[in-house]
Amino acid sequence: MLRSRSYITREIVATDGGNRSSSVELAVTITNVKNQPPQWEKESYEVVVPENTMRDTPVVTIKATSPLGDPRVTYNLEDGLVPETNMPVRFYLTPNREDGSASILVAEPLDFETTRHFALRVRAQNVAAVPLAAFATVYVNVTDVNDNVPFFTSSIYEAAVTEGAPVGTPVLQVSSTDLDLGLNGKISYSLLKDRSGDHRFFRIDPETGAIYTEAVFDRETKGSYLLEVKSTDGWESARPGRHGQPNSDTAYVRVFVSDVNDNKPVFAQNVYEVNVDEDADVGFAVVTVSANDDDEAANAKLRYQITAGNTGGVFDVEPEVGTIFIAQPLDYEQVRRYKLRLLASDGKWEDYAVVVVNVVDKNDEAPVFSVNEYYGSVTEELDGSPVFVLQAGGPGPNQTKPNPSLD
Ligand SMILES: [Ca+2]
Ligand SMILES: [Ca+2]
Ligand SMILES: [Ca+2]
Ligand SMILES: [Ca+2]
Repeated sequence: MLRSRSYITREIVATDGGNRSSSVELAVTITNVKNQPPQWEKESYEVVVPENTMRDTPVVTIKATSPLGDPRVTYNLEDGLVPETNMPVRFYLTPNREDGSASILVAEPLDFETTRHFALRVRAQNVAAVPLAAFATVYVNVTDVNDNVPFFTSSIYEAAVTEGAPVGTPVLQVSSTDLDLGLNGKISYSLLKDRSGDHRFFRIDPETGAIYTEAVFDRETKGSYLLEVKSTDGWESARPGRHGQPNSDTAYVRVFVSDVNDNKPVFAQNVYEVNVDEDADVGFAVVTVSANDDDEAANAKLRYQITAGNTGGVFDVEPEVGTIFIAQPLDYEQVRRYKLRLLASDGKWEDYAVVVVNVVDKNDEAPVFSVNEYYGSVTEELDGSPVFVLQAGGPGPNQTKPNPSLD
C-alpha cells in the first residue's frame, strides 16, 4: 500500500558506442490512485470583445470542477511572455465563490491596432494533498472600433503652381492615415470653405487627396492662396464627444503662384529732356532713366542700352542702373542737341524711351579780336580816362562779355 505521497528519482544514463554519455534525472510523483485533475467544462473558450471595452468588464466565465470528494478548484491565469499571452497584463481573473466558476476581466484598455488576438492559459487545480492541475485556453478576439483619427501627414503643406497654368493643373497631393479597419479607416478629403474664398479656385479629389486648379492664376494679381483641407473617416466615431460624427482632421495648404515673365518693362516717361553744360566733365551723370517691370526677380531684372542717336559715342549708360553719363567731351560748336534712343529689356520684352540732351554753350573759345592791330596815342593830360575801346568776341553769342581795356 502506497502512502498518499512519495517520490521516486532515478538517474537515467545514455551511452553511445564510444565513451560519451549523457544523463537525465527522472522524478516521478506517486499519488493516490483516486486523485485526479480537475475537469474543465470546455477545453477552450472563445470570446469576441470590442477594443473599447471598459476596464474591469468581465469578458468570459469559465469553470472547472474536481471529481474528488471536494469539488473546489483554484484558478490561476498563467503569466505570459508576449502580448498575445497577456504580457503586459491586459486581463485578470477573479473566482466566483457562489458557483465555483471564474471570470476573466479587462485589466487595461485594449487596442485592436496593437493586439488583435489573445490566447490566455488558465490553470485549475484541485485541493488534494498533492494538487493536480488541468489547463484551458481562453481565446479573446478584439474587434475594431472607430477610435483613430485620420491624421494628415503634415499640419501645413506648401506647393507652387505656375501663373497662367491651365485649369486642372495638379498642385499637390495631401495624405492622411487612419489605423482603423474598413469604414472606420476609410478616408475622404474635402476643401473647407472659408471667408477668403481661396477654396473656390481649387478642387480636391475626395479619394486621393490630389488638389487641382480650378482657375488660371496671375501672380501679379495675387501671389499665394491658403487652403484648409479636411480628412474624414467613414463611420461614426467611438471617441468621446464626437456624438456619432466621424473622426476628422484638418491641415493647411499654402499654394504659391510662381512667376512667369509675362510683363514687359515700361519706362516711367516716354521722353526725358535735360540741359547739360558743354564743359561738363567726362563721367558726369546727365540723367537716370528708369523702367518698371511687374514681374519678379530675374523676370524683372532690366538692362538699359543706348540704341541710337549717340553721335560720336559721347554718352554711355550704366546698363543695370539706367544712369546716362558723359563718355566723351561735349562741344556745343559740334553738336547742340542729342536725341538718344534708350532701350530697357528684361531679356524677353523691351520698351523704349527718348532722351533729349541739350548742350548749353559755355565761353570755351579764346577771345578773338575784331582787328589784328590797334593804334593809338596816349596824352598825359588825359590820365585816368578811357583812351579807346577795343572790341573783341568769340564766335558764340558772347557779346555781353566785359570789354577789355588798356590802362
Ligand atoms: Ca478612424
Ligand atoms: Ca480602432
Ligand atoms: Ca518681365
Ligand atoms: Ca509675371
